[in-house]
Amino acid sequence: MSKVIKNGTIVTADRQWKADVLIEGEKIAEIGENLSGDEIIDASDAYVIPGGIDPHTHLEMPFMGTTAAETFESGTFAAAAGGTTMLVDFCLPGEDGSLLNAVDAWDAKSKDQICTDISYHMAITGWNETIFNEMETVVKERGINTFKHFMAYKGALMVEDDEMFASFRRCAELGALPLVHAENGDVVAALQEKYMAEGITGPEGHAYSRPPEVEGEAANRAIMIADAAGCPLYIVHVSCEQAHEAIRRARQKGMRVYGEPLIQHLTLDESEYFNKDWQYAARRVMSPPFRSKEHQDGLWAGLAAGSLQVVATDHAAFSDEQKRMGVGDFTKIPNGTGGLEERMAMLWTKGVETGRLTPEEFVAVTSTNIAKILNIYPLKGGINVGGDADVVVWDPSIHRTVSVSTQKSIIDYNVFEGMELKAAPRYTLSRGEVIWAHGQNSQPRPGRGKFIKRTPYASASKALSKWKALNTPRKIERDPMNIPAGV
Ligand code: DUC
Ligand code: ZN
Ligand code: ZN
Ligand code: ZN
Repeated sequence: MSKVIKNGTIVTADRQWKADVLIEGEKIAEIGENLSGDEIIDASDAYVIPGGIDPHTHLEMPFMGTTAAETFESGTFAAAAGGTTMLVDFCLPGEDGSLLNAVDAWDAKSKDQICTDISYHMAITGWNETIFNEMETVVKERGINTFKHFMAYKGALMVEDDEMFASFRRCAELGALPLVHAENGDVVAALQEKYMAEGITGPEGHAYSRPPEVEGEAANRAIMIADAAGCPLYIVHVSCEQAHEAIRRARQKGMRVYGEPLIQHLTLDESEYFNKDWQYAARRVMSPPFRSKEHQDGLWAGLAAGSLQVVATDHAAFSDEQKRMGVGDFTKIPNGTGGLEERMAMLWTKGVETGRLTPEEFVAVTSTNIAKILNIYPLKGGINVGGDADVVVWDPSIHRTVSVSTQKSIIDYNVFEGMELKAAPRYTLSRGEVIWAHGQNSQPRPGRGKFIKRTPYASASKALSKWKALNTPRKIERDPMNIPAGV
């Protein structure tokens, strides 16, 4: 059975044009005019775009004494309804510290549940010989070429600089890309103690204890450590100008440093933490916290200018009851907010509809750039003949208001509640299958999603060997007796 998406305007990261898309099985077979197929998918008055890729989620992740409540099933259903056909979840080692056991555990949780394709980033939360050895198997056999390092969450997930440096060097050897959560965990811990001692115990204390400086410092430090290790770097949830500035400077020097703002930081600001309703504010507690309008403007500018490359969600959703673990102590509020279902439409509404982004830039930052950075382009991330038919018929005439009563997420609230979204998927196709059709009560089959293996970065390691050579200290021959007078 072939399908043909007809009468739409294809938008890719670099152009728009009118053409039909023929799909055979799971793949895009042809792009052209007047194509025919067994089944017609109407894209009149709509755009035809690559399925969204969310590079940053935490589904069912044990964290801060509880477990993120969004499941792989509800999370990927929400993703599909929002036009996202692949997500990359963070795989976190358990008590035994084993990376390979963690991959097995994540596979067991996700396998029968996922409605869309997924991949993992592996978290490095400590450093020893077993981890060093397992990293190779993770890359070469398990198809995971990205490793995340937490510079915050002291006493739990945080790694020290020497551990991070060692892991970055290992990434360089393996052709893998290190990721960092950039916040200075020591300073955050000290500020948390200070504000709690001063009696600031509510969600506003969360924002006070994680100012932009702690993020900027950590971003700069991670960039310098990556430079010393000779590897590229990806900084997750860039929320402020201090971190953005560090990325801009590094890129100007020719370093491969990537920055990922979140849809939440682009659209919600710090005033949310000063809401009189504790529960309202606690729902919005995430790290880094929301920032001021000036920081938001900087992030939008970075997306247009190319100094920031992708938009993610960091979808880590906790119920109201879980958030209440932090009543009387903001440091115990589980950190995280949702956004999987709203990411694309929110970015369109606040970005494309306002003229801040072009439709091509929208496609780049929601899909294509991510696929390239993750090394899965052109299989994913484009409208490419031979690539997976992950395609969305994107309809700017469908407007809807975000409401907890209609969302696919199983969380009991939505941080975007009441906001109007000015676009939605008319159809979401994942590897050729329609998994979401607007207004038709679609229910994608759990377990139909696939784990997508990602191979190491050949090009990066080639550039690296040259860079390493440049960094090899020059040996200087000296005559020990030839000491100038007066030295
Ligand atoms: N930040 C969050 O808000 N939640 C999950 C992990 C993180 O770094
Ligand atoms: Zn993080
Ligand atoms: Zn995260
Ligand atoms: Zn409207």
